[in-house]
Amino acid sequence: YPYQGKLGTERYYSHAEINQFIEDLAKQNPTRVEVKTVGKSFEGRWLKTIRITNGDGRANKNVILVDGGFHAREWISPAAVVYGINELVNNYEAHAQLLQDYDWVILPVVNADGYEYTQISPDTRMWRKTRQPSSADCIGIDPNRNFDFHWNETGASSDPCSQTYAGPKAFSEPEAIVVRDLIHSLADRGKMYLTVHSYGNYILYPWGYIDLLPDTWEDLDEVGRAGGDAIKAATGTIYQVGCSTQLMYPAAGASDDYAFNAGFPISFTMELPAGGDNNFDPPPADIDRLVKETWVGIVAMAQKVVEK
Ligand code: ING
Ligand code: ZN
Repeated sequence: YPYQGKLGTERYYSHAEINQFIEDLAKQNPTRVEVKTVGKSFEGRWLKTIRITNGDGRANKNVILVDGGFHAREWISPAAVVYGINELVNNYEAHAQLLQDYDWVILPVVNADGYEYTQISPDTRMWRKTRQPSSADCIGIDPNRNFDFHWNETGASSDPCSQTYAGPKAFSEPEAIVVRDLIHSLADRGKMYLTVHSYGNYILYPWGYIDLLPDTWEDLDEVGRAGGDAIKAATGTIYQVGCSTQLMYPAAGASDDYAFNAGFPISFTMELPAGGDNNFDPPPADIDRLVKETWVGIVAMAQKVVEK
């Protein structure tokens, strides 16, 4: 498929197409959009963020940081994030309130190598991890177990062949380092961190490393429920909102705990709905519905944050 200068919702896109798309948005909207190359994947792909503002030129606004594509096979994640980018840039009048005092910084595909690998053939479609060799026999580290906050303490594996291998050390993965550096560079202004995964219909908040609620869990719960309620009202889809350890499973070294600990007062892992035969594969005909529904939730959460 040749890239047409815009991205719709009729199919899934490659990492290169998504990079091209955000570069084009920056060229077309120089006062409101800035693309920055923030690092390189293990195999040498450029990781780029898009910063979206309302163009009023005010510096040092609050920030909402969003990423997608941590796990290679979770294709609906980059699709949803790209949809949100398009909304914030091309439908910005409708989102004036969300851009008034907030800039959005978005990294659409964290694990670019893995994402590309899943697109090569049906045999590689279910890849999850990065593509850095992890032992003589196995490849890949789970980027969402690679962060240096209670790293590898629970819900992660020291076996290089495991799907949840935490890595030989924390931040062994250049892709995780990129997210770490984004988090730290924005933490003083960061009001919400949102990392988009699939699947399971969850809006998860810390802690993931221990079965314990943060002191401010009520704020997290209130914002998360705003997202879940908005989605339910829009489409009927039910999301469960709660602490990751309690709703899913304990997992240390994930990015949401890291961002929360680094200073983002609101931090979520959003698990989008399953689809297709293997749950990670919503058919192209479902993309449009799913990404629009997801955006309703993200907008509601952002609105709640902005109002607070
Ligand atoms: N799920 C997340 C994972 O990395 C998660 C769930 C996130 C658990 C954060 C705990 C903390 O396993 C998927 N689908 O990747
Ligand atoms: Zn995931």
